[in-house]
Amino acid sequence: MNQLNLGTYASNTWCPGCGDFAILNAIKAVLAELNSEGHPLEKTVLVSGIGCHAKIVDYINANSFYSIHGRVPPVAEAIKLANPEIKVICFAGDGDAYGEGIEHLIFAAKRNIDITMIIHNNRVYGLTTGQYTPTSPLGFKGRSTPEGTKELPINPLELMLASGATFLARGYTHGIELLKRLFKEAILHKGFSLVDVLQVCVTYFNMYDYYTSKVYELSGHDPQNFDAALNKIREWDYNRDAPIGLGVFYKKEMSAFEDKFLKVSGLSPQERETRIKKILEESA
Ligand SMILES: Cc1ncc(C[n+]2csc(CCOP(=O)(O)OP(=O)(O)O)c2C)c(N)n1
Ligand code: SF4
Ligand SMILES: [Mg+2]
Repeated sequence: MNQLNLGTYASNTWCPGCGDFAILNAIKAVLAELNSEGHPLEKTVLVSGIGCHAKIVDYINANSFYSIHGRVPPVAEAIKLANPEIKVICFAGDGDAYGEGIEHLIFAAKRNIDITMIIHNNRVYGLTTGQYTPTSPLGFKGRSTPEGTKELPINPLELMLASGATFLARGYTHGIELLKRLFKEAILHKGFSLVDVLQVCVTYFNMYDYYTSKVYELSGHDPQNFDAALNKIREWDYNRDAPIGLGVFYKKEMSAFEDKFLKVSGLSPQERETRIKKILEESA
């Protein structure tokens, strides 16, 4: 039995029924499991953005860094580069990661740095009381769009695939066993991993009934096939009424950004040049 005490004394201020509870319970279970399997909690750092999701780090007794809106990836990347032995697990909102900080997310994926992004995608700005985000569907009525949005949402998994992410998955807060599996696989993946979690905001965008009627778990899908991943990712575009796949869409083994730095340090200029050429060839 695991003796870790991951709980804290912070009072929880999430709304009753919020999907964030499922993410909290799933990640606590995964951290305990990883700790007992040789990935000690002391060598893990949690990073969060700003929003309802971000409070998750207040509710877990582990090393953490509460960053600012949209800036989770650069903070996480700095931690990883400073000490590559550390597992860096990030929590960000859809407004945070796909809106305010989208450029950081794209570049973190592009360089394939070994961090895990868990996106609490409730498709609304929760903490600021219900404005639309890049993944809100067309016509979404919120505080800033009382007559409905006039623009289509982005498909974040498609964007991440195009940017170079090497692990992409989707979970749902009404399925904690799958969430645990996806979180663990993403954390153990060497390289940039992202799990887009359909996290229901019961107060500003309650999609429980809709999602429950649409989700299914991927089976027979080959996550190592880029074209198959793209097709599966496009099956649902965060707007159209279509089946919503859950599971691992894409997974590719590739050298991670931080390893390239480690391998070139301490070499002579000649050795460094040879090494850099080899890295560029490997990355092509
Ligand atoms: C740079 C910056 N812009 C705007 C804000 C105001 N702000 C705080 S939380 C938030 C919305 C968060 O939405 P999301 O990232 O989707 O997280 P959620 O609350 O839904 O979990 C905004 C706009 C801020 N804190 N910093
Ligand atoms: S506003 Fe929405 S996302 Fe925020 S705690 Fe309440 S239910 Fe959760
Ligand atoms: Mg949100």
